[in-house]
Amino acid sequence: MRLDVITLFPDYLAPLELSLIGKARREGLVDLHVYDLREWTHDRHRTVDDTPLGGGAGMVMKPEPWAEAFAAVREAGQAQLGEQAEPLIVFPNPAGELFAQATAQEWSSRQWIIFACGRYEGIDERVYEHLADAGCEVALASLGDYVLNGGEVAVLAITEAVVRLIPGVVGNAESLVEESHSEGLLEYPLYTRPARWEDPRGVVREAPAILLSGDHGRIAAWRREQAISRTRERRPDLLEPGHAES
Ligand code: 6GU
Repeated sequence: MRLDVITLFPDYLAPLELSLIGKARREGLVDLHVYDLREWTHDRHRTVDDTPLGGGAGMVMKPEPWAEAFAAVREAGQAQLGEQAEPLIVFPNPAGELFAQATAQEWSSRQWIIFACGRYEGIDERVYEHLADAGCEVALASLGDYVLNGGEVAVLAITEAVVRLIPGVVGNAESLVEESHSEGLLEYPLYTRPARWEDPRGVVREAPAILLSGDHGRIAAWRREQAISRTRERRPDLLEPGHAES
């Protein structure tokens, strides 16, 4: 998978070198390129923003550097992947559609994603119109109902969620099957040895006896009940009929 990130803060993406993603990169499963949007400015101050037309607080990202950046990155990607390759362009944006496990699953089979990190109040609307008119596939993705200063943290989160689903990245593929959100439920509670543990306050805490029974059918049924009751308590919204996974 080829991943391009266009940002004003390339250093913010340094964690992608580490851990799981770094391993996927070293093994050639992920090819990551990070670009500074200011490469596509032409004035002495490398200006990427201006005041909002119509007035209002804050600054708006100018359209020209973005249009040039997309053209250049698209060309670089097509030089590598072939002229017929087209990216999915993702704008992290609190006003976008909620990024969920189903989104991560879908995007994990993509050949090429370009992340465009906005800062300030947002990007000039005509950038989106231009990309849509040019036939590009565009997605606005939100991490949840709160506001961050820019898209960089969202790119870290989205990239980790997507890349770990690429076959071969997570060593044990089975560990992806039963985790939280894989079936629209939260994960059941986990226990390990010692089965009988005396906590620091002297309270003896036993793991549920059923987990020591060796009866895999009953264990699976117990875990499913636990997953459902935990979801009902913590995230009743996931159980509503309208919800994507239920
Ligand atoms: Cl994707 N971007 C920003 N700036 N804030 C957010 C977000 C994204 N998701 C939740 N809050």
